[in-house]
Amino acid sequence: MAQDINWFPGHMRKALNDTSDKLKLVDLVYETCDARIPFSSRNPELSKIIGDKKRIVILNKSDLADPNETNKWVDKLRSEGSAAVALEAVDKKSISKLTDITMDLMKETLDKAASKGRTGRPVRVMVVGVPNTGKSTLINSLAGKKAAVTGDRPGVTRQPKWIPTGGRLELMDMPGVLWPKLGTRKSQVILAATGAVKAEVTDMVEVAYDAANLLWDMYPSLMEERYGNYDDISDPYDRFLLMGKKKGCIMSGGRVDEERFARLLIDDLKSGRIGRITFEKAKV
Ligand SMILES: Nc1nc2c(ncn2[C@@H]2O[C@H](COP(=O)(O)OP(=O)(O)OP(=O)(O)O)[C@@H](O)[C@H]2O)c(=O)[nH]1
Ligand SMILES: [Mg+2]
Repeated sequence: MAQDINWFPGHMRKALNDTSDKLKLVDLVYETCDARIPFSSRNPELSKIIGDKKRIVILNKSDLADPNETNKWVDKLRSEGSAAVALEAVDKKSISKLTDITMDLMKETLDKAASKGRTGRPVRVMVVGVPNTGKSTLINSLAGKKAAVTGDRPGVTRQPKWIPTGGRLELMDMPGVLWPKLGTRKSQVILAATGAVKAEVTDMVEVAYDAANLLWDMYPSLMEERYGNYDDISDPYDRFLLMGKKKGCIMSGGRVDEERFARLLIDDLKSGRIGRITFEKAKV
């Protein structure tokens, strides 16, 4: 990318401050990340704020991620001492794993409260993470109703909001937050390609081009199946243009419509049409 992506609007700074203020109100934190980018979608500023508070790292959108890599990531996080679980926030069945881990982590606290006569005490959870990783979707699945606003773009939740589930959990939906410097160029590209960064602040063509090149290296068969075979093309930019042509993204005059193809590729990533992919491998 020619220029660094810098998307840190005022509401994100405020949300970080809110996280710090409201942390004392909760028993534990769910930190969602995107299972396709388990390293780059974890916000170091948030981690600092959460500190030693009990936390469960949730690798969400695991339906879109490479299952072998997801398993490795969960193992790695657990071996480092973090409670971690892979989920599809949209799928109620996968959610029960999270409730089990939550109750396990809370057992001692709840037993202590019960011994003092406080039974049925609610477990208060703050749900944090980078934008568009499925925090509000997860809350709705846990609550069994559409109580939080969701959307397929980043920056949907703007204010902290308490949502009771009707069961043992009370959840606080938080706005997704990034941080001022989004790490390496690869981190920036994959955060943008997976939808954590608003499309308007990125160069979509550069993001799609870089993401496509990463995927050709990591998942050549999936890419070939979706976009065609380019074994005889040595230049990645020529390959990108030919992919666009094959997908019918042509302007009048016959030139490839790079922007249209970039949008198509990013949309393919969002819907999983390329297949299950993980941009970052767990180093175990
Ligand atoms: N494929 C897939 N999509 C998901 C999953 N969870 C959430 N989504 C989609 O991801 C998009 C973002 O979901 P939200 O719940 O609004 O994300 P959020 O983390 O609350 O986003 P912000 O409020 O903007 O920070 C929506 O289009 C959801 O349908 C999942 O497990 N799998
Ligand atoms: Mg939200």
